Amino acid sequence: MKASLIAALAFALSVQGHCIFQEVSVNGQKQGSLVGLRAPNDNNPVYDVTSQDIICQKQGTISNKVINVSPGDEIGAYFGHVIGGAQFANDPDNPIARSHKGPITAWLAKVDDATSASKTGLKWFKIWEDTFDTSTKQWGVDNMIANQGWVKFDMPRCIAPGDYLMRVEILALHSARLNMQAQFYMSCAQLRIGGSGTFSPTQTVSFPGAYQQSDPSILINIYGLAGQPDNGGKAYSAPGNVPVIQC
Ligand SMILES: [Cu+2]
Repeated sequence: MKASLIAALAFALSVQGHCIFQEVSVNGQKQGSLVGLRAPNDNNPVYDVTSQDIICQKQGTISNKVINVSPGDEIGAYFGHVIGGAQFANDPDNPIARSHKGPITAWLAKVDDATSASKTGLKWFKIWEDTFDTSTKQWGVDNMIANQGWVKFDMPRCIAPGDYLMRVEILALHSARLNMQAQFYMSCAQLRIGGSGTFSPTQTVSFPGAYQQSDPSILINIYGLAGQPDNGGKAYSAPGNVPVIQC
């Protein structure tokens, strides 16, 4: 291959403004890169909502650690352009390309042992979301970029003690008007939750299964008449068809 072509291909790869969920914090305490996470090795999104990869992304690293959490703790999920964050100095696509508008959601599923549990067959419930604010026209992704890649929310106080996988997902909708072009970015964190909560979810979903490609939250043109990513001023609900738990 000609050197010029190799250089062109390398550039084409590097300009992709994708991201990876790669670190967790608890009450502001960073747990370390990839610690307590099942994360992919590259920053390419999942496009196929029926794929096993829609659960915790493509298999990459699997940590042998769990992250201890108490109900009420502030959880942080850090997304960066590549592992470590910026790909190079002043990387404009870190933590993610600004074009990648969309909602961010956080999910839990109970497991026996968070380090060894299979990701399949789990019952997921939604604990948090940041979708789209019709008054400010800001998406969840806009808030995440403003917070240097950190997505912050509180672990609901009612969560029962035990091990869980926590799935935090960015859904980037900039090309979602085309079939199978919505981009899903997620990893799964391995949590051990303490305390004495008693919550047992009544509404759960499966991954895959929770999302349909034809879902109007997934196959969607988010650009209004002026070409702005403002969803035409309309409200937006994240896919999955379950409300955030209230407790
Ligand atoms: Cu992307």
